[in-house]
Amino acid sequence: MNITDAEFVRGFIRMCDDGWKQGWHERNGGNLSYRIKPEEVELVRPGFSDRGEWKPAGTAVPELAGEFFMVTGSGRYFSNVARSPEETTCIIELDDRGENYRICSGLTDGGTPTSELPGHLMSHAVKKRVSGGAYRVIYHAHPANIIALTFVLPLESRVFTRELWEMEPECAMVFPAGIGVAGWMVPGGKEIAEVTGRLMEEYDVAVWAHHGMFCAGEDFDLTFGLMHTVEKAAEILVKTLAMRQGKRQTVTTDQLRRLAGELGLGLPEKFLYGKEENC
Ligand code: 2HA
Ligand code: ZN
Repeated sequence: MNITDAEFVRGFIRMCDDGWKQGWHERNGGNLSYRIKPEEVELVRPGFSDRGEWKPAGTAVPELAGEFFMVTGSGRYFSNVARSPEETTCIIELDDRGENYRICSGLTDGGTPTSELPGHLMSHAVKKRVSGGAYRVIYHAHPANIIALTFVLPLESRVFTRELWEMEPECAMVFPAGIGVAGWMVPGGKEIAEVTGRLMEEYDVAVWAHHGMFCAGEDFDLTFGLMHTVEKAAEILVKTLAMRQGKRQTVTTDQLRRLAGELGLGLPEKFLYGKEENC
C-alpha cells in the first residue's frame, strides 16, 4: 500500500489542509503530529525507505520509546501538504530510550521534523499517560483571534477559560477542563516544551501568549474541532470587545452552574468565580 493511501495519513493531510483553509498557517506557521497505532505502523512499514540516521529528538521521552509518529516538516508550509505530502511531512521512529529519532519515510527533499518536535513529544508523553493511551494528536496553529486576546486579557487560565466559556454553551462542553495559558517564550525550545507539557497534565488546550495555540486530542476530528471551537469563541469575544467597552450582558455564574449541572460537565470550581464586572 502507498503510504499516502493509509487512512491515518489521509486524515493527517486533510487536517493540515483544513487548518490552512482556516487561515491559521501563514507561511510555515504551525505543526501537527500523530502517534501512530501499532497496526497502522505495520500497514505502512513496507513503504519505509532505508532508514535515516539517528538524531537527537531534543528531549527524553522514555514513555514513547520505540513509537512511530507522523509529523510536519520544519519550515514546510501547511498550504503545500495536500499537494505534496511526501515532501512536507514525515514518519519518524523513536529509539529504545525515547531520546533519538530517525526518519522512516517522507521529507523526500531532505529536512527535519517540525522545530516544535520537543514540545510535541513531551505533550504526547503526558497525554499518553493521563489518557491511558487514548490521545494521539498534538496540533499547533496561529489563529488570529486567540492571539489578539493575549494582548488584552490577563494571561491567566481562569480568565481565558471563563471569558471563552461565556461565548457559547458549546465551549464548556468542548473544553470542560478549561484552557492553560503560558507567557511568551522562544518558539521551538526546551522551555516552551516543558511549560506546555506541564499544562497538558491538566488541559487539552494551551494558549501561547503572542504566538498561538497548542491542542491535544484522541483523533484528528476532535483535536481540530477543539482548536476551531476555542478560536470561534475568541472571535466572538474580539468582536464584542471591538464593538463596545466591555460586555453589556453575559452568561452568569449561575447559568454556567446550571449548564454544568444539567449536562454533567463537572466544571472546575476555580473557573466559576463571581465577577464584579465584565471584561
Ligand atoms: O512552524 O509555528 O512555533 C513554526 C511554528 C513554530
Ligand atoms: Zn508557532
